[in-house]
Amino acid sequence: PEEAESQNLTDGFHLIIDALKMNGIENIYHVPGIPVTDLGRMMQAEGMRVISFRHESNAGNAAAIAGYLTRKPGICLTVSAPGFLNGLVSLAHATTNCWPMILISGSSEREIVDLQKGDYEEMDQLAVAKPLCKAAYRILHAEDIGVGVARAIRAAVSGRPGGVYLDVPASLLSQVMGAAEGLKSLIKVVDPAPAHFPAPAAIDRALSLLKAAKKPLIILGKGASYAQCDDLVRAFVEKTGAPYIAMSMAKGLLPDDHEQYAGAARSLVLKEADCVMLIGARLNWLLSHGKGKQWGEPHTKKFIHIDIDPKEMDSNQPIDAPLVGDIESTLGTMLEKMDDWPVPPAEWTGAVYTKRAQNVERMAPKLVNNNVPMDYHGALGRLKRIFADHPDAILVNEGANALDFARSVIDMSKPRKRLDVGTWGVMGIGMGTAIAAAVETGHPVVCVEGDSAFGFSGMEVETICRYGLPVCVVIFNNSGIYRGTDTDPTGRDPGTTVFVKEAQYDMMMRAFGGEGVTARSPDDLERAVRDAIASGKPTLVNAIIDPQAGTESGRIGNLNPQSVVSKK
Ligand code: OXT
Ligand code: ADP
Ligand code: MG
Repeated sequence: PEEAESQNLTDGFHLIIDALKMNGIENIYHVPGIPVTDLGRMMQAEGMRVISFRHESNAGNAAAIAGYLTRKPGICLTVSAPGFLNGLVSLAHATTNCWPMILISGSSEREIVDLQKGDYEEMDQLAVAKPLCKAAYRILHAEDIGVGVARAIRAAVSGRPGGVYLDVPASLLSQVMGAAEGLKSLIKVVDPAPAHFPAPAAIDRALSLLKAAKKPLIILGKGASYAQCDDLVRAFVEKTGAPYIAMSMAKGLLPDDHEQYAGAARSLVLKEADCVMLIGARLNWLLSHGKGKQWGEPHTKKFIHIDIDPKEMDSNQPIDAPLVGDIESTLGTMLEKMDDWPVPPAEWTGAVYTKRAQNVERMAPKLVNNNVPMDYHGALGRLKRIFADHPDAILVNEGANALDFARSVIDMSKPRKRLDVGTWGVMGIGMGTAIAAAVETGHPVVCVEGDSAFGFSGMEVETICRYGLPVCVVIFNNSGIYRGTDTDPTGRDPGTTVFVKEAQYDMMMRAFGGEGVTARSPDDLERAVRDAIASGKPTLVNAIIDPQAGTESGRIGNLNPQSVVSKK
């Protein structure tokens, strides 16, 4: 009789699992421990893919990028206070990047936390999470799990996507209720990210501005690649005939060899354009806030801006034609009204494409050397070829020089294949991002990592080996942050930005059963990476780069404050 009774019962553990599965969530990025160890085990037993990490920051970065890749919230599951705090950085990162993610953390009992009686890992996690995410909820009763999960999903993916915190006290998990009643309490979220059309007048306003432009420019951002309406974006861009540039993670949304791509004439188009249309890109620091020397004469440009968030308009520059809506609905409506669309003046497009050709020609010879020690261009020239041969491979990229050079050298030919440091320029996204990219897509992943950047998440090479993921980590090892040349002026310690010279990172991968290779020349590097992609085996290529080759902070050295009293 006891068994029969238990068959008619469910509990908090199972209701959470059922609620997630009912909403199409299959993958969990996790670090086990009290009080969620059994939850992770049960998720696995119920057929979910549970990827168990070594640090919550990396599990969280995996969940964040899973959200970007799939438009479903990526789920990170952690223990209380310290595990929660470790996961919080990536929750804030997801929110900053407008990616849907849910951080589910176990927590201590309210009665003890609220009176600060000193529980195991006591912390008022909900209060701490609130300012760092889009929404935060706590579930106290098993019968509310359906509502709690539904609200978390909707908050994460609707409107401007973002991170959501879901607080799960330990006692919730073991609460029991009738199985039938439990099932009825769950919610399958209908239309979680509803379409949002701008008003017809807003569309007409934008179209007449764009049509009148003599020097139109389109800027595609990662909101446009997130929207997953790739054909529509392409049709729109082609219909306008305007040159376009792609922000870092929007590279490949249209293939980088597209005839309208002006990425290699970036300075020229930003300076000269008379009408700039932003599609899923914010006019933030990455675009110099739409002003300054880079943008040419002040007040000479019209701005058209598509964004799902009305508050984004006028954030830095007056937006002449705001289009508040989702990109798919907005571009679809615009295209219907663009039958007789004029070709932009040849004077403009001609100047842009001439500049592009000059810049490409200037870079080309740098990409074909076989120098030892390697420089960034010699090494990246080989990776460029490899990506051309493997258009489905995903590039994960972090570092300073390793990031900036890879962005301009390696062409992407398909959408959402370039995953990087995002809006905050976060070092440490690498291994979590690579793991989720492999898990969510099944495609080969090649990471181009500065040696400093790698250090922030390097322990997860064990995770990569344990799950046998097709990830090849290439470390651009210049023995330091930006360069490997700093010294301590007092002569006491190593300089603050240098590491152990030519550290043998390849041995880390071998420690866990993967392949580890040292590459000293571009030839070595090319061979090792091609082998790794062909074998699908976890591989780490320690690419030794000239410690002198990089520059301070890569392309953003201008952001460093300068001391007037002490000279470098
Ligand atoms: O038109 P012009 O003439 O201007 O030329 C442009 C293009 O037209 C041209 N171009 C081309 N030419 C020819 N052919 C082709 N195909 C082509 N394509 C383009 O090239 C130029 C440049 O083009 P680009 O790149 O498009 O344009 P630009 O001007 O660079 O764009 C501006 C930006 C701002 C959009 C762009 O630069 C950008 O996206 N930047 C992102 C920068 C970023 O986020 N950096 C990461 C952070 S740096 C720093 O904070 C670091 N930290 C501190 C730290 C961080 N971040 N996080 C945490 C948790 N803790 C600490 C640390 C520790 S970096 C770092 C580690 C660094 O050391 P590593 O060892 O990891 O790395 P190494 O440096 O390698 O040692
Ligand atoms: P990038 O760094 O590539 O310039 P940002 O992260 O700054 O891109 O901007 C992305 C923008 O896209 C955000 O302002 C976000 O609100 C918006 N966005 C995300 N998804 C959509 C969508 N489906 N439709 C419209 N706007 C979107
Ligand atoms: Mg370095």
